[in-house]
Amino acid sequence: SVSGDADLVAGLPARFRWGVATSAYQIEGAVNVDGRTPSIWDTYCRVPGAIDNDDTGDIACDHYHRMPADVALIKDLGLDTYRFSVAWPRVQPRGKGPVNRAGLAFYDRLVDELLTQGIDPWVTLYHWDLPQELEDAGGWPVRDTAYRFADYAMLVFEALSDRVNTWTTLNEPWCSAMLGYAYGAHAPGRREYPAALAAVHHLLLAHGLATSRMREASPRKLDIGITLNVATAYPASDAQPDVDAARRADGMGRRIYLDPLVHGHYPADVVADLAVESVELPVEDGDLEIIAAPIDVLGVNYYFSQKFTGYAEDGSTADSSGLPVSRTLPLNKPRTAMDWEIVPEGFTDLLVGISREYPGLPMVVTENGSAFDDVPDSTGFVADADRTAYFTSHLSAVAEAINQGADIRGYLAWSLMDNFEWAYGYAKRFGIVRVDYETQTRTPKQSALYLKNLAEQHRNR
Ligand code: GBH
Repeated sequence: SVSGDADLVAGLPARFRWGVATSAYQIEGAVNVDGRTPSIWDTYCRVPGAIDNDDTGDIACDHYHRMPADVALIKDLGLDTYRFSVAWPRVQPRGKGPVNRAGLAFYDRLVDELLTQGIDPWVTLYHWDLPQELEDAGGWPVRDTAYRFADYAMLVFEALSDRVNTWTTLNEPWCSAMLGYAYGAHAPGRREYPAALAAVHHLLLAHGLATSRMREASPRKLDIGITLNVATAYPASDAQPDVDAARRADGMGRRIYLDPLVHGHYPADVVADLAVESVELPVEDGDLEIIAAPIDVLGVNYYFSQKFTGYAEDGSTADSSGLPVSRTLPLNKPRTAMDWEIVPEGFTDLLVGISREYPGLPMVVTENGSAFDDVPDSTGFVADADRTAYFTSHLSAVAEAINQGADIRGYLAWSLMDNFEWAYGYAKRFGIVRVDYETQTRTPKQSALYLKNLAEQHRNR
């Protein structure tokens, strides 16, 4: 409603970014073009059954060849920020060694196009597409990969930092480490639990190394940070096993990243939990100082929250190997097409919690959005009332967090357009713009027009 929108934008600070996000492998296609080599996702997509419908990112949204039109789309939506990621195997095909000028040139053109259209470019250096050659050398569980990342970061930084002010080192290291190396749900599809924890530490080290090198190399003040996928872990009850299960989920999902980044140490309870499993993070002298290099902005990606119990269905609190039980229970909320529950209050609790536990850390919502089963009309238009309602409730949750004292400087919707949704392929659509994959036609959905209008109301309030 009009008054609802007015109330919403009134609850946001005067200076507030409005934007959209994407990532390289999910939209670019052109995987063999201009010297790009395979990443772990090109390889993983060839594993039969790994991806729904055996989809791949070979073509995706063909953004590599349609970039100027896609930038024009962002401009038409009146959004001021575009967060995109750089594909490491385009810029440095072997994961080490010299820069590939032809690959880097794409991002050079993209940044120039954005600036021409008055859109602020926000670069994410790593959104999951590790060069395959580095995975063949061991991937993120190997310490050397952190140093390789910092070198790669500097190649991009040297090329773009004259025009790009805002930098994210990593997108969602939890996903890279746990989905990639523990659960085998993302590339490279490994299920090696201690190795996954080494990946956690080496990703954080990679972030810290890159952050301090970029800072040292920059003659002017830039905003540098990291983006985490975080959520609120609610205990199912006040009973100790439930409280403990929620604490452990929060420890492994949120505090294992934020504590070293902000406070320079891993959380003691997480370290103790890992010791029970005879697992240790491979911390070397000086690592934690590197990881705690000051950041200017924390990127928060939020989709949903969960409730945790420490009781198995039969009531026991330990599994067959004697480890504490942890499982999720439904919050009994409506769900998106991903089967994720819609929990906007979990967003408020998350943002307020971070602002209290880690004071002085400005945040930007670098991703928030939802997949629904879109039904286009004959013109390709989608009247996505469900996705629009998701945006309303989650933006209201952000405004409420700000009201409760959280320092939140912007909101980037996931995603500019429908794209390759990782293990779900093209079956799941998160875009505010519909993509017809037969014709590559883009059609803004109702939710895009809604965000356009909201950003405009905010500008004019
Ligand atoms: C983001 O990941 C990605 O950055 C983006 O590329 C992606 O397209 C978008 O979200 C939509 O998925 O059930 O154990 O996996 C979000 C990944 C998904 C991580 C939900 C946490 C819940 C725990 N998040 N997941 S699990």
